[in-house]
Amino acid sequence: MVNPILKAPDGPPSDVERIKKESNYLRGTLKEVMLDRMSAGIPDDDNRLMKHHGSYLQDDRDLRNERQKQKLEPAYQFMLRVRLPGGVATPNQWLVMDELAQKNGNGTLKLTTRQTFQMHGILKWNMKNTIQAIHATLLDTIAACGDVNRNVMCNSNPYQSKIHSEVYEWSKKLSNDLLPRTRAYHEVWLDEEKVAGTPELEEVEPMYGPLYLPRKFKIGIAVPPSNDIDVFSQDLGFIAIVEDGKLVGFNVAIGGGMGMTHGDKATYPQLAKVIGFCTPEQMYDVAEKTITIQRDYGNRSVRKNARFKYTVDRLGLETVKAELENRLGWSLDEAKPYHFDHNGDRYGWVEGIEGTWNFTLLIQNGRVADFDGYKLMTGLREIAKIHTGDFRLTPNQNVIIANVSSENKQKISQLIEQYSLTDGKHYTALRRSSMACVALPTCGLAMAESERYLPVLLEKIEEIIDENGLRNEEITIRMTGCPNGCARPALGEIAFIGKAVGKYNMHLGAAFDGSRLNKMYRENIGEEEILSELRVLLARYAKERQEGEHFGDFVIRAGVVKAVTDGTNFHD
Ligand code: SRM
Ligand code: SF4
Repeated sequence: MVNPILKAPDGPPSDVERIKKESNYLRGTLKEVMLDRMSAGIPDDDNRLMKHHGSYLQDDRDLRNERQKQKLEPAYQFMLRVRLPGGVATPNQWLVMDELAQKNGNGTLKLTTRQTFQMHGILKWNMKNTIQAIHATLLDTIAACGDVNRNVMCNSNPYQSKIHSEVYEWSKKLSNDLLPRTRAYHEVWLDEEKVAGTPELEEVEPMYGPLYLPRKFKIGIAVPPSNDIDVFSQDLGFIAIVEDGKLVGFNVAIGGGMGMTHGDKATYPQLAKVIGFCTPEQMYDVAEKTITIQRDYGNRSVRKNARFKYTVDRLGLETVKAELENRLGWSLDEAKPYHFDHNGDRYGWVEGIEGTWNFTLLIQNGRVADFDGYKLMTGLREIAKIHTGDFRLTPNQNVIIANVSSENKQKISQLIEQYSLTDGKHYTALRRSSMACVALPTCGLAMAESERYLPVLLEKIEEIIDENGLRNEEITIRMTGCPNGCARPALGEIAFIGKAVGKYNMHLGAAFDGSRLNKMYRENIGEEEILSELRVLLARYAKERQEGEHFGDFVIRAGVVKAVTDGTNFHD
C-alpha cells in the first residue's frame, strides 16, 4: 500500500509516538491511575492518551500562583469534550449535559467552534460517572481529541433543512465509521471486561494502525452559500453540491488548518484546496484513503509540522491527489461550481420545512451559564424541558433551537422572552459576528485572555462602530489566546492572536466568506493601540468603502494589508 516513492520525513519519532506505541491501543495505565486518590492529576503519558478519550487534564490558572506559594499541587481538573457530529443534540441530551455541568463540572457549558459541548472543572473522581452518564444518553467522548479523526462538522443552516438533514446523516456516518476500533474507552470508562487472550494485532485498528495518526485530523461539510464550518480550515473539507434541490455529491478540499507558532515560519495557517468531486456514496472512501495517506506520510518526528496541511504542501497537491486516486482505484470527477457568501450565523426565528421553525440564539463565545441578570443556562434548560425538536450547535459557538413545531413555537417564544434570551439583534452586527476561544483560566496553552476579554474589548470597539454608522455592518472578528487558532482567527476579517498577557498580534483582511486568510497588521499591541488603529480604519471604511464591500476586502483594496491567498506566504 505504501508508495515507495513518497516518504515521511526522517527523524526520530516524537515522544507522543512512543507513548501511543507503548499504550496497547490507547489503554496505557489509565484504568489504574484514575483510581489513584493520592493526586488529583494523572501522569503525563496517560494524559497524552486521555486526549483520545476526549479529555485533557488541566489546572485552574487563576489559582496557579497562589497554590504554588502554598506548596499545593495545581488545582487539577479535567476538561471533557463530547463527540457530537454536526452539533445535533436532543433536548434530553441537552438536559443531561446541563445536569452534569452543574453536578460535576464548573456549572457552565462551553459550546465549541466545532459544534460540541465541553465541560470544564471535572475532578478526577467524577470522570468515570460523568462519562457513563454521557454514554447513557447515547453520546460519547471517543476521539473528541487526540491523534485521530475529530468531531465531524456540518452546516447547521436551518434555511435548507432537507439538505441539512441529508448532509447531517453523512457527517454522522463519517464520524462513526472513522472512530478508532480499540475497546480501550469501553474498558477504562464503561467497565467492559477485557476478553482474555484477545490478540493485540495490527487488525485491532485496520485503518489507523497501532500508532494512530501523526496528529489530529479534522473533517467538515459545508452547504453553500453558507461556509459556517469554514471548510477551507479543515484537513478534509466537503462542499455539498445541490442541483435541482437534490444533493448530488461533494467537492473535496484537502490540506487546511489554522495552527502556527509565533515566529516560526515553518508553521502557518493554510487553506484547503479543492481537488475534485465525489458522490455521497464515495465520500467515506475518500475520507478513509485521505486519512491513510496522512497516516503513512505525515511527520511523526516534529509534532508542530505534523498536520496534514504540511504533508500536502511537502508532497505537493497533485502528488497527494494522485496518491489518493491510486488508493481509491478510481478518479475524482472535476470539481463543480459553488458559491459561498458568508461564514457566520443567521440569528432569530426562521421558518424551516413542513411548518417547523428554528431560532438561532446568540451565545457569546459559546459560554452557557447563568450570568448576573441573564439566566441563559436556566432559560435553555426550561426550553429543553418542553422542546420536541433538537438543538443544533453551530460552528460559530451559537445554538439553534431547531425543528420547533408551530404548536410549540409560542411556548418557546414565551420562554425566550421570559429569560430575555437574545438573538443578538440589539447588539452590533460586529458582536454577532464575533468568536473567541476559551483561553484563560482553563487552557494550558493560553498566552493571553480571549473568551473573558473579547466582550470587554467589543464594548469599546462598538463605540467606534456607532460613531461611524456601522452598527449593522457584519464584520467577522475573532480572538484567540495563542496562535493555535481554536477560534479560526486566520479567517477573521479582524483578528487578535494572543502573544502575552494583554498583548495581541492584530490581523486584517480575511474574506467574509472564509476563502482568504488574513495578514498580520500590527504585532504585540495592547488595547489602547488596538482601539486607535481601529478608530482610523473603521472611519476610513465607513467613508471609502464601495457598495457592498466587506471590511476584509476593503483593507486589501485600500492597501492596508496585502492579500494572502496561500498559507505558505502567510509570514511574507
Ligand atoms: Fe483547539 C488545543 C480548545 C477548536 C487548533 N484547543 C486546544 C486545547 C485542547 C489546549 C491544549 O491542547 O491543552 C484547548 C482546550 C481549552 C479549554 O480549556 O477548553 C482547545 N479548540 C478548543 C475549543 C474548545 C475552542 C473553543 O473555544 O471553542 C475548540 C474545540 C473544538 C472541538 O469541539 O473539537 C477548538 N482548535 C480548534 C480549532 C478550530 C476548528 O477545528 O475548527 C483549531 C484550528 C483548526 C486546526 O486544527 O487547524 C484548533 N487546538 C488547536 C491547536 C493547534 C493545532 C495545530 O495544528 O498546531 C491546539 C494545540 C495542539 O494541538 O497542540 C489546540
Ligand atoms: Fe487555548 Fe490557544 Fe486554543 Fe485559545 S487558541 S483555546 S489559548 S490553545
